[in-house]
Amino acid sequence: MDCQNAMVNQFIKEAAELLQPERIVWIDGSEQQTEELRRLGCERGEMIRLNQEKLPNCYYHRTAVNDVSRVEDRTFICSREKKHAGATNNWMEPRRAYALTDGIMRGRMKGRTMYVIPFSMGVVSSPFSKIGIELTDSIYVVLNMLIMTRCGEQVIRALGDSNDFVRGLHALCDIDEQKRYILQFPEDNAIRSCNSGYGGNVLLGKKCFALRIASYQGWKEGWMAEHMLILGLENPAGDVRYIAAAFPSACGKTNLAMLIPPEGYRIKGYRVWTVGDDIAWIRVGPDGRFYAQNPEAGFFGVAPGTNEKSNPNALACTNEGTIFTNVALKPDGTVWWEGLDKNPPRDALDWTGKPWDPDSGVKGAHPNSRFTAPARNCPCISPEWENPAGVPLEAIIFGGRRAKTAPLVYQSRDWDHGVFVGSIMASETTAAATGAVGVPRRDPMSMLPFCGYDMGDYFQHWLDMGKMTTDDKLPKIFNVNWFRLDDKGNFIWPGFGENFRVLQWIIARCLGEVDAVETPIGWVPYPEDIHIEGLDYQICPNHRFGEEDLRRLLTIENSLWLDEVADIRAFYAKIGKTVPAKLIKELNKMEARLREDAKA
Ligand code: OXD
Ligand code: MN
Repeated sequence: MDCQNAMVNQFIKEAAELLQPERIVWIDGSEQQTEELRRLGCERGEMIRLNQEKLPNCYYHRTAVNDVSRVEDRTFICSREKKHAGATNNWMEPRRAYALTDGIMRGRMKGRTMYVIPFSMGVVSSPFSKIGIELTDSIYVVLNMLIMTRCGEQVIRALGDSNDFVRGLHALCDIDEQKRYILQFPEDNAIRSCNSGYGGNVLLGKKCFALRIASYQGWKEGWMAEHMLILGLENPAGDVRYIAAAFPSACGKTNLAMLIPPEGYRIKGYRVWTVGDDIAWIRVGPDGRFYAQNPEAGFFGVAPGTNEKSNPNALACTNEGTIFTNVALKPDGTVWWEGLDKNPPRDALDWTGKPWDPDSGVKGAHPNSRFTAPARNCPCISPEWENPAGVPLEAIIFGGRRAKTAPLVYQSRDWDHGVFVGSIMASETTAAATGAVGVPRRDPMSMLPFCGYDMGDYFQHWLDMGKMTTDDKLPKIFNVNWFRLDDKGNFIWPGFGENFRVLQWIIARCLGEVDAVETPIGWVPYPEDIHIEGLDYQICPNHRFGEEDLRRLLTIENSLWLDEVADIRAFYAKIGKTVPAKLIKELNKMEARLREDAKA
């Protein structure tokens, strides 16, 4: 490929001097080259070709057993000054970080090929988009990037002679955990990743660029990179309204992005369109509204638990052109994971490649096993998902997993209060995770592991974004909680497709169609405004969901919220002095309202 950009060529030259690959191959995005790489990946044992009749163009990959997830403790923000990384990020001084990884990576591509992947996050040439060049010695990475991003020649053409590109360098090395580093250099537009082959650590366009580097870029340039799904809700008149939503992991983000409305709504003509399932880049448009674009071109979804009932759309995405990682492999060249169906295969290999006995108690698929599927495969992909102008946002939703504290849904009082609501986002730990049940783990805007700069400055950026337009044009901000439990530990709300009923209330609020009840924490629905007709859900064997349960879901308990206030104060103190005074004021105001309310 003919690249005239001197900065790109210099980056490649320097990387080649360091890593000393035998050859350098440019990824052009052509089907012919992709096919050749698939063949080579299989020949080298990096990939396994799956049953092409049942799963056309699908492939299988196993990571090393010590390399199955993102590694937050080995992820660093390498800003020049520690204070710019802030208290919630690991920090490494950039010169030290370069020297350390120079040492680890030197000569590590000897005898190997270094692939040059020019990729665009966002539709090529859209005003939202940003370009990156990833250098890697992994065919698996190349094939994943070809699904997850727009890659190839058109990207180099779009870049022209600009220096505005992210320099991503990835080397597999020995997959040595002790030498594994995921380094972001926000001031240099650079990323380095070594000793891992797991998606979140090595598909540099995703978390490293589209969130950590891009959040920093957005701060400097006046836009936002958020860990959010984007969906469109269509009513029977064909009117589509867009929502972006942030949730910590294990809260059903991909399921919400691909939600199928309850039957009663479906037959009336309601539907949900998916724009993105993980990341939203948000800018103020020419009309002063907030517009969001999904910078990715595929879904890197968690496989276990995905099934015909929980998310048929996600399942359909994986029928073609998909890479499966760390799932169980069946002898007929198809795949299986826990929760796919109730028939675990008897003669499969588990995710480590060993013969698997489903009765052994050992899992066939790793709990973080994944599918990498093209977004265009999705039956409910929005016709607007590649609109270069993005989609206009009506609402922003924050959410978490709370057993008692948060109601099913509430609306913030205004933008600044909404930023406060995002900043106090939390999910409770389950017994399996930590041994302590019900401990809220704060994850502001679900960006804790993904913010490329100081969290307090990030909150201030959110407040500043609210001043970039008039109040009437700002998206309204909400908080949801699908996970409230009754005293016996049963989920009171059914979740999944039924969450549509809550989305409907949210849109009705945005359009000024329904009133709400003012509470110390924000606006809560009148129970009759959450439509539950046709909702058939057994909370437990002798208790069917009814109006009383809905009422219960919408209550808030002052004492729990006062405990919450104390916990938030401690969390803000951890972030430090950069927490905007406005947010502390919001916290104080909420506390005062709670105390007032308790007296009444
Ligand atoms: C993801 C994550 O993989 O947030 O999307 O961890
Ligand atoms: Mn994510």
